[in-house]
Amino acid sequence: MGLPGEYQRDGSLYTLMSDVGGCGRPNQTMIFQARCGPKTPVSRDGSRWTAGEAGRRCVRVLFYLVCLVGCGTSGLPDPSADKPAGRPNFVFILTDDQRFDSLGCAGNRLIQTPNIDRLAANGVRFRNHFVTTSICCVSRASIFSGQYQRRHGIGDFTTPFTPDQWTETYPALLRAAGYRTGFIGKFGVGEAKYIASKAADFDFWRGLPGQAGEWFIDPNDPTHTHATARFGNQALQFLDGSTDAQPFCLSISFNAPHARDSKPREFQPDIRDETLYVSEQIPMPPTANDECFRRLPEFVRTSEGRRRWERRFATPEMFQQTMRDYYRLVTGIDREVGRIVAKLAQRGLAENTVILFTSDNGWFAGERGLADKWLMYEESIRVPLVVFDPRLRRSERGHTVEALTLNLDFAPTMLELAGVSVPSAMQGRSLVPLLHGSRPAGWREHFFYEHRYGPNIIPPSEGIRTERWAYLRWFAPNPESQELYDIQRDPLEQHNLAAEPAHATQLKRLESLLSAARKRFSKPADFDRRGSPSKANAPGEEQKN
Ligand SMILES: [Ca+2]
Repeated sequence: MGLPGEYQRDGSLYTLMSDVGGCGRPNQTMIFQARCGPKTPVSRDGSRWTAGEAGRRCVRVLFYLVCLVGCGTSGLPDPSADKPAGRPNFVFILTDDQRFDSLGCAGNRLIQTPNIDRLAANGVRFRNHFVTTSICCVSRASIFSGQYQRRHGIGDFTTPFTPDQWTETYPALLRAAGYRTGFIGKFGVGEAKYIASKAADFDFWRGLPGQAGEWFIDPNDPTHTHATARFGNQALQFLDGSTDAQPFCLSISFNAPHARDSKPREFQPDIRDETLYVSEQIPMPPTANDECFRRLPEFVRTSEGRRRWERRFATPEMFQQTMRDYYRLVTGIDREVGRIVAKLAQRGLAENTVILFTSDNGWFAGERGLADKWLMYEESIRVPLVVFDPRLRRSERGHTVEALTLNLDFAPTMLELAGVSVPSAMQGRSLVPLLHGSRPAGWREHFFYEHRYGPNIIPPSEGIRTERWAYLRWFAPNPESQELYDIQRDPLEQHNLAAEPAHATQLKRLESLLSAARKRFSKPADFDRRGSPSKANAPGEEQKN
């Protein structure tokens, strides 16, 4: 599994080097990656500093600046313009199974995502954004409700929100506050009949059950329209029906780049993107090898992640085919992001519309001989997050946030921006201060992770992730065991320190945090899945851990 020297350190992981940005960072300290890869000089955020590279980056950044400031072709509003004082609109863009580093702005020099990169260059990118449970249904329920699984109680693909629970989700609260709401694409919570009933809970409904359609391109569709483009068309339709007389919140949930499992081509791209990346050799991850696979517990080596690896990554040729298609699907999403931005400008809505771009869970690209998600390893739980708020001052734009942020945080964020009270049952915290470049006192220094779906094929796990440590605990039906990784020194999580006496104190501290979190985030005694607030679980409780 040779590495062409392309993988570089990006915070806590190694990612592909970026072609985007960089010439404004000439004083960053050079560091060297420590393990599982070539000793290549990199900057703290993953950019390599050679004279040629720096020159190319400067040219690219100048090009972007000219586009953004001068010609205005990006469709993004001018930060020096007067800003509207009314409540902002929202376009919440959720992708499916998109890993954190599959964006140009996140340090990937191969993938083409110019529109999302522009949002990041003019907005805020969150480098340490995570999901609290890495699976579609649970994560989406957490995004809607701002709650952990053990509070919202949705742990599978059939359990719906109760009517009372729904009233305390961000779409319901914004609609009650006068927003025009829309939903497009994969809903992801509850079975088909329940999802169909959600049409009554939105002003514009194009939501779909399951994986949002059987195919990416329906073989019976003579237009060969890709699902991603179809959802984009629907977004434009929603925006054509919006005016500045009423604020709106559009949630668009692309099913890409999630596999169409069992289809002949599981990651089928838009036909317009078929020629992308054909000549690229996408580097295999440093841990995509038998040695790393053999270090996994036996119950992980025989789990669903390995079975799907056999369909996606079992040979170098399969890896290239899967990753090229995966990248094509992401580029297809980026095209729709560009169309949405352009439509906002055309409709005169760009100055007052906040765009949030993220994914419901991460994805193993063959790391450790695994595919897909679920497990509490970095590639599975870490996801992209870009927030573009056109009302930010120029000095607040283009920065990255290091703080730990979660899928629980979106609902409180949009509610605060809309001036709507955040229900006390929500367990996330508003990102608004971070958007403005300040980390509030008491911001979380760790978070709790849980995954319990499908225990017979996906090993259940829970744990604590701090800014430095990852503590993972496996439990029944598998033998209980623990893993401990020093993310700073071992970003690929290859050296389990749980049994080492030198780390016994750290292990004990994390065990204690896990025990406390397990109780704190559970449903209180008076909580019956109706979203009732409880004195035992006060607002903002999560930040205290
Ligand atoms: Ca997903």
